[in-house]
Amino acid sequence: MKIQLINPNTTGAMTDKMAAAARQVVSAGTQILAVQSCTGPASIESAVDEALALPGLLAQIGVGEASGVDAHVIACFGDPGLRAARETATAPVIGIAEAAMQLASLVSARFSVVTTLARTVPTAQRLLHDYGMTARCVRVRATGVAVLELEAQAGESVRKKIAAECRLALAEDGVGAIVLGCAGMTDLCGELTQELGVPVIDGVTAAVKLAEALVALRLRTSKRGDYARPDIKPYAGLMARFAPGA
Ligand code: 2AL
Repeated sequence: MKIQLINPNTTGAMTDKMAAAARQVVSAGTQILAVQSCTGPASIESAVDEALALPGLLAQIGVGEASGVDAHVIACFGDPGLRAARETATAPVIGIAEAAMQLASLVSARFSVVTTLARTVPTAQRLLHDYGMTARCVRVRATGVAVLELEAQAGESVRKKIAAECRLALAEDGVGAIVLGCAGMTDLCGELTQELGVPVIDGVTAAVKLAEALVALRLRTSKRGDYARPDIKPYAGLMARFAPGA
């Protein structure tokens, strides 16, 4: 099967890092096609970043659908454009935040999220609410680490900040698991799991394994109800090429 792993920011080093992590966990015979947006912000940390990342993301969903991929993963912890991607796609579309939260809730009654900048905390909280996960998450903790500090391999001081925040979550929040709140943390999951002795869930690997499960079960995105295709109409200006039916 072919899984399209989409980094919705435009940072190639982060795409490579996610692709390496995904390839370590998928079954033999699963191909990871890792791409990033061709247009948009270098990292997604604000509502403006998110809004302007969506055309590039939706363009990649369109490319993947046209080439017949079996599933798409949106690899940014804000799950940007997830509902729009599901309206567009017939293949399943998995967001890394939803995947990580769902898997965490299967191995621990409650978890905390350890994320990047404080300004991304409300986004994670909104997603927890939307996914019905608020009661399972004790706290969303910011580390003050910017996404671009996680672009390639994180330096020692960044790793220490993230590990320290995870240890605080275990000491103060009473949780049994940690969810990593950025796709760029994917390469830290193994060492944090060893160091902390609890399940540490990275959304990139969680999402690709869920995508494999959906494909194996032949479950595709429903085209009835909330994810029905958008109605055909013209879009003006820069967005004209994104118009449904264009
Ligand atoms: C992210 C992420 O995973 N990728 C990105 O650009 N921003 N998440 C975050 N919490 O800032």
